[in-house]
Amino acid sequence: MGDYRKLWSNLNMNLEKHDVLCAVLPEIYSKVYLSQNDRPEGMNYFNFVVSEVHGLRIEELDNHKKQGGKVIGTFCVYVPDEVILAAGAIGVGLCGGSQFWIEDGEKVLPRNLCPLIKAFVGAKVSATCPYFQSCDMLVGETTCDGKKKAWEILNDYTPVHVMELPQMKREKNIEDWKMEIKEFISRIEELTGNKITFEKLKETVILCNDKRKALKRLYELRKNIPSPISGLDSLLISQIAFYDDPQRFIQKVNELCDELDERLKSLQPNGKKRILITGTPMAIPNWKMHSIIESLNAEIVVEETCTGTRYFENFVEENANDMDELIENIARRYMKVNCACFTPNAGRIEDIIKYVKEYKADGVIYYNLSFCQTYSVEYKKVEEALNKENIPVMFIETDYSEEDSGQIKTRVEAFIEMI
Ligand code: BJ8
Repeated sequence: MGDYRKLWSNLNMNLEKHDVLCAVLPEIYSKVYLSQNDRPEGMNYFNFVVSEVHGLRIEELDNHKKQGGKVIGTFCVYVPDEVILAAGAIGVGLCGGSQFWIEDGEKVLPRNLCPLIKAFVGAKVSATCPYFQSCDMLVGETTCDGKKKAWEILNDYTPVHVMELPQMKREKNIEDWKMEIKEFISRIEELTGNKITFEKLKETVILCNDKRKALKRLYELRKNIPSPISGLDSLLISQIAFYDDPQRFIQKVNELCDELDERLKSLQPNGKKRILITGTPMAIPNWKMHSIIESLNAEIVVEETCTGTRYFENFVEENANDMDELIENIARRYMKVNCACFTPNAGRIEDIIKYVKEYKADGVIYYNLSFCQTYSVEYKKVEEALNKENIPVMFIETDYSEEDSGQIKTRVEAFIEMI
């Protein structure tokens, strides 16, 4: 990585502490990722992006800001990127997936809270994440209680705009969400000084749909037996989707898919068990479950998570006659995401069963971040439905630490042998 110390110091980062973070990441990455056999050539781009995660992309954000552009941080796949991009701003996903930030998060938050929240708050309070430091505004949303209250703390550091996400999916809730998107548009226009026109919004609707299509193409390829790409590599691509330049990302994913198309011609069955992962998101660099599962005789072929199908399934209807209709189309697409913070949330169960069939999964691993209540409570309904379909399922609740890795490995090993 180049020398970015001046850039980081201009972002008011805690350089000493950040050095510690920079020292651990390459080691983990090489152990988890570079040790995989026979990776597609197209993964070189994504390796490069990771190696420059706090470098080149931050420089791009910096150049954008120097030209008067704004950077907006988000934490949830319900926040419409289309709006941010239409105002000429750059959106970056800020969910934290590193154990490194937990200690600082726990200085201002209770310990018995979801690690994802502790990590992103820790990243901000410790001033060790250059993405956070680059943001002119953060966008929160009313999903789970922990996140909802965390915005109040983050607002002391960077202005937070909170979108009120309904928790049910009736027509009146969709209408409410549409109003929230309209308010969001006004707030973004005010921040950027740029008017979001119908033409601009239509352009970014198409751009975001193209990004979804590229990811969908990648996931379609994983339906093959065997999959031409590991679950680990696919997860990395999904994680990078949250902060890379969208145009470049689309191009690189499509190039990789062209290579995978070729690969399919020479792939031989590998006898590995095919696993569907469902549950809470895996923010970068949380590769814990994938690396454990794929170190065994198994491959992860699909993730029904927000760092998986929930991020790219369903397109925004591009045909609209005016701004109001286009916003309505955006609202309807986002309200199709099936997060456990909704009640009821039967759509998620239908999705899981559909994906098990489509991806020919042998079993389901339900991944729950510790203290995430909505997902852990929802497990009962998911388990019942999968039992009815004779689909094997196991529940794993864990955080970002490595302490329970051995124990999880033993449990997963037994599960894989059984299915
Ligand atoms: S749409 S999953 S990105 S809220 S932070 S709910 S893990 S306790 S992240 Fe999420 Fe949006 Fe839903 Fe997806 Fe649980 Fe943790 Fe809350 Fe979480």
